[in-house]
Amino acid sequence: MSFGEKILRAADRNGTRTVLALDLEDPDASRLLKRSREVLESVRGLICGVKVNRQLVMALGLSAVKDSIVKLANDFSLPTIMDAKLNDVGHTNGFMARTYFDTGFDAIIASPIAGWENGLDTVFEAANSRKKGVILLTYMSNPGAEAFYSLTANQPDGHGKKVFEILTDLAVEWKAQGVIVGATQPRVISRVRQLAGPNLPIYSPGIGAQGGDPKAALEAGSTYLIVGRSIYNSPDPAKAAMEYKRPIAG
Ligand code: 3DU
Repeated sequence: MSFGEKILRAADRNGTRTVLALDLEDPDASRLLKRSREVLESVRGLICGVKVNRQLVMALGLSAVKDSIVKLANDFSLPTIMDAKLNDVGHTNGFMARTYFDTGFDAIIASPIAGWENGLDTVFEAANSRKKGVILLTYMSNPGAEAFYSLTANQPDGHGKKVFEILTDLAVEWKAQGVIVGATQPRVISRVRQLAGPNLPIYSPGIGAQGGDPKAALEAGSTYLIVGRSIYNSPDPAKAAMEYKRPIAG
């Protein structure tokens, strides 16, 4: 089953569009692992995927992440996404993508700014040969993102296009399995949805802790919400994850 089918199946099964960003921090590795597992177990039926970032990989090491978090997510039939934000030359990107995929991750996040040739070509090769997914950063959720992602760039035909519009077109051309567009910019989500058509999944981080509104993001065209601190820092993560189910329940 492809990454796209896996996440859709989990979303339908659990009635939610929430991807948990499991970014807990703790200088004590065994406590970090225990707490991360507890959060994942408590929300397992309330999410449709798990996104891991450097907080876990750097603190625990890749093999511990594989044997604990990736395995646990697999046991719960939840796909895993490695938020590597790849943005290097081809051989380095390719090495990272193959390593993360062979660790068990179902998808990886990369930056299209690296370009195709000797940039992300190796990442897509690694993904396509393993039926894994590549999700491309198209508009970050932080306030500073606007300065670059909303810039207008002149095209060869003399027309101007915003950077995020160019990146959306690239995601379609390269057959990415999704794009990341911050939930803090519903108007950008609508524009990306308009350009990409109905089938390209839009993943929106920046919900809650960064100020993004889940309902506004979904109404603008987001497919999945990425939520971290508002769930794992809550005294009751399951209750918090339940709240993010509501926007799709109507
Ligand atoms: O703000 P939260 O705690 O809900 O975490 C959001 C996650 O999504 C976090 O892992 C961050 O690295 C990731 N992310 C963004 O927040 C914004 C982006 O534009 C891309 C990824």
